[in-house]
Parts: sequence; C-alpha cells; structure tokens
Amino acid sequence: MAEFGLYGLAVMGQNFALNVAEKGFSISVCNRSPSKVDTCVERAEKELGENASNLKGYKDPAEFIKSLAKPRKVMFLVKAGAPVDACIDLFLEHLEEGDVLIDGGNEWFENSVRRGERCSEKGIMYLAMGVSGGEEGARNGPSLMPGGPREAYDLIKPIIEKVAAQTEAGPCTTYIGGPGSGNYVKMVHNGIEYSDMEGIGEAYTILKHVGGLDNEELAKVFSEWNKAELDSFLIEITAKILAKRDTDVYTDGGEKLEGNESRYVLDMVLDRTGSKGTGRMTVQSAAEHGVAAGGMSAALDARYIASDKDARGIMAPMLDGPTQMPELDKEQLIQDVRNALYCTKICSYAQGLNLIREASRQRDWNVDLGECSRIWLGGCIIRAKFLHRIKEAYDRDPDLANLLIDSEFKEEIATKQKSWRRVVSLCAAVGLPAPSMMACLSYYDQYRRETLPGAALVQAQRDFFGSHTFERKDKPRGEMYHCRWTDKHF
Ligand code: NBP
Repeated sequence: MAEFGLYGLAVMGQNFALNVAEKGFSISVCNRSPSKVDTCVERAEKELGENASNLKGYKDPAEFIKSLAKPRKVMFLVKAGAPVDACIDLFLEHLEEGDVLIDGGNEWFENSVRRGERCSEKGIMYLAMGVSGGEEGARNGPSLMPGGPREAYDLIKPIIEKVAAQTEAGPCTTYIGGPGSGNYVKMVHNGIEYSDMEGIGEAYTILKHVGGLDNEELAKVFSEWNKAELDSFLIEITAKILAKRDTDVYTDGGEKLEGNESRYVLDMVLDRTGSKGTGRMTVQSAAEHGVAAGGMSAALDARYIASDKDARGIMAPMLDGPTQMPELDKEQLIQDVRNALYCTKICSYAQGLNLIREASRQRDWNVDLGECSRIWLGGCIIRAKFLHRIKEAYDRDPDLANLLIDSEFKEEIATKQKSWRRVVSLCAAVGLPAPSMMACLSYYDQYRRETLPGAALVQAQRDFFGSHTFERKDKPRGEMYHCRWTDKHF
C-alpha cells in the first residue's frame, strides 16, 4: 500500500511525484490521459535508481485509490478551476471518512474554502497547498504552503517536510493556517514575485540606457549584487540571462534555431510580457482588504503595458518627452540603482506581508509572518537571503506593524534612501519608466508623513459632492462633521 497518491502528471505533478519517491516514500500516480502515467513511470526508472520502485503508475482512478494506505492522502496537481472540481467529483465517491485530499495548484483561496466545506460533509479533510518553485522546485524541493485542517496537515507533515526544499532554517514548509490560507500565502508570494521582477527589470533598464552598460558589464554587476544584500534566485538568474549568447533556442515544438554566438539572447527577446493571473489576484485582493500594494500593482500595470506592444508602437512616436541621457559617474549610478532596488524590495515585501496579515486577521488564520518568510528561503522563486532578516524582524516583534519600522530595515533605508531618491528623480528627468521604484518610494514617503494635507483635501471634496462627512483635528476621532460648503449645500 502506498503512503501517498498523486493525480495530475503534467509538469508539476510528474516532478513532485518523482521527488516524493526519491525521498523514500511509496507513491501511486495517476492522470486523466494515461500516456502521462507511462512517461512518469519511465522517468522514475531513469532518474530514481533504487527508489524507482517507490513509484507505481495507475490508469484507473479506482485502482489508484485502492492502492493507497488508509487514511489515504491524495494530492492533485491539475489546472486550477473546473478541473479541480472534476477531480473532487472523481475521488469523493472512492474516499472514506478520515482521508485527506490535497490540492497543490494555484487556486483562488475562496474556491478552496468552498471545496473544503464540501469535502468535510463527507468527513474528508481538504488541504489546499501552495507549491512554489516551478518545475525545478517540484523535482528537487519546493516551498510548500499548506492550509486547511490541522489534523490533515499532521498526517502529511512527515512526507512534505522531506519533500520540501531544505535550508539551514529548516524545511521550507509549515502549517500556514485554516482553509484557504495556503493558497492565499502562495498568491501573495507570486504578487511579490511580480514586484521583485519588475524592480530588477527597472534596474536593468536604467543601467543599460543611462549607464550605457553592455551585457557583459551588466552580468558582472548582477553577479556582484548577488553576493550581498540582494542575494536571491531572481538576481542570480538575471546575471545568467544577461550573459547568455543567442544559442540553444528552440521552437515550441522542440526544433533548434540556428544559433548566433555574436549576440545575446536577451537582446532578441520581444518586450511583450505575459502573466497568468496570480499577480492580478493579489492586487485585487489587496484592494478588497484595503491594504496598499503599490509595488505589486505597479508591476502588474507594467506587465499590461508591456503586453500592449502594438499600442506602444502607435503611441510612442506621438508622445513627447526627454530623449537625451545625461553623462553620469558610472560607479555611482550602479551603487544608486543597487540601493534603490533594495529599498524597493523592502517596500514590496512589507506590502505583501501586511496583506497576508490583514487577510489572516479577517479570517482568523493566525498566519505567522516570520514563518512565511522562513519557508520562502528556499525552493521558491522569491528565495532571497534577506528573508532571514525578515524572519528575525518578526522574531523581534511578532506584532510588527510594518517591516519599514523594524529597527534594522529602518536603518538600512535611512542610509540608502538618498540613492533611491536620486534614481527616481533621474528616471523622471530623463523620461525612463520606473513604476515600482517610484510607487514604493511614494509608499515610504506616505508612511513617513504623519500629516497628509492632500488626504484632508480629498475628504473635504468627498464631503462637498457627496456629504460623506469628515473628522476634525480639534475634535475627538470618530466624531463626524459636515460643512455647508456653499449656499446650495444643506
Ligand atoms: P497544468 O496547469 O498545465 O494542468 C495540466 C494537468 O491538469 C494535466 O494533468 C491535465 O490532464 C489535468 N487536467 C485538466 Br487540464 N483538466 C482536467 C480534468 N477535467 N480532470 C482531470 N485532470 C485534468 O499543469 P501544471 O503546469 O503541472 O500545473 C499544475 C498546477 O500547479 C496548476 O494549478 C498550476 O497553476 C500550479 N503551478 C504550476 C507551476 C508551473 O511552473 N507550471 C508552478 C507552481 C504552481 P491531461 O494530461 O489529461 O490533460
């Protein structure tokens, strides 16, 4: 009898299944299209050596379920949305009270809450577990974010703690909280990923256009940055991308393009960015929770404008603006951009973590933000050394209102902000877009000001046209006033 079952053997499922088997657990696998079962078993034979026998393929879902030890633990990694409901329909009739169903997809958290309720009517425990790290993470150790009944988590804990990425701070998994919390934390992880990537894209643009750095120089700069405070997976791969010559490129069908060693592949990549929806969901959710997420929403907008390449082609020649780039001290510019990127990064994480905290508060998930930061240290796309420091910040003060006021991060921004302001001013002056750096600086400056005169004016405008009332500085908070602004008001 197998200890674990996995249904859905596309990119993520196959790799996750091989990972489970490699860590010494017996696993049964199954997929809607039977050919993927054969592929997975073949891969196990090729890649797992003596552990290959841990993995067994089944083409019939009923046989698949029968092969599992009770209480059964069945995970599916299928396309989010209707396919997940289809899987639940398929499995509920075969499962018994006390069994555990686990959805590892990028699902909207409220769907998981609904599915959890449906499963619990039959005594089946439902976990929704965010899996980060893409194909490579799934195969060698992802970051795993499970949410749902604690009892179900305890049943799979020994397996997922081995399968997850391992760091000095422990396996990259923890119990996140109640139903939906795992999806939510994974979703915000992806929102942060959007802003991290956008910030790096902005740094690259500035160094290329203003600094005039060529790809080799840029690759060196990013490699250098990867040795200190910016040390992260995304900076590491950026250095590699920058240095990669235009070879080893294939069509979607696997046909190799003729290589060209004299140029870089990045210079041939069209500036049209795609997105799959988790960034949009994060920004939507931030708006619904009333949490500022300017870094992430700037990154999302940047993707939309990037994907609107045709419109840019039409509008660019019509819109006026500066075109000359100034002569600047290259080394100073590199240092300034580095600092600006780091400050932007701190703000993006502050926004993402505050969003998780607010969602957690509203749903009593009790998510530990320090633990969230810890389990993102490995396996996932936003893995970064500075997450250790975020973890320490929440260890120092679990009720920390905002990362920006943690003693260490506060001090760092204080020393680096001159650079950040120089970079943002420079971009505004030369007409280079830097939406996330600019949005994050505004976020910082808004929290830096106890008094926001513009906010008072907006509230007065609301009262003028909509009688929305206002509080007064000279009266207790919560007491509302209305002005008869003109003789037409009453
Ligand atoms: P896909 O998201 O491309 O889904 C393909 C799988 O879903 C196949 O196994 C397919 O079966 C199955 N499926 C579909 Br489509 N409709 C089904 C149905 N009605 N009933 C049963 N099975 C159905 O796979 P993926 O890229 O491996 O991703 C899996 C999950 O993990 C997704 O939620 C994704 O968002 C998430 N995720 C992906 C990544 C990544 O890097 N790809 C990273 C992190 C998370 P078939 O073989 O019969 O068509």
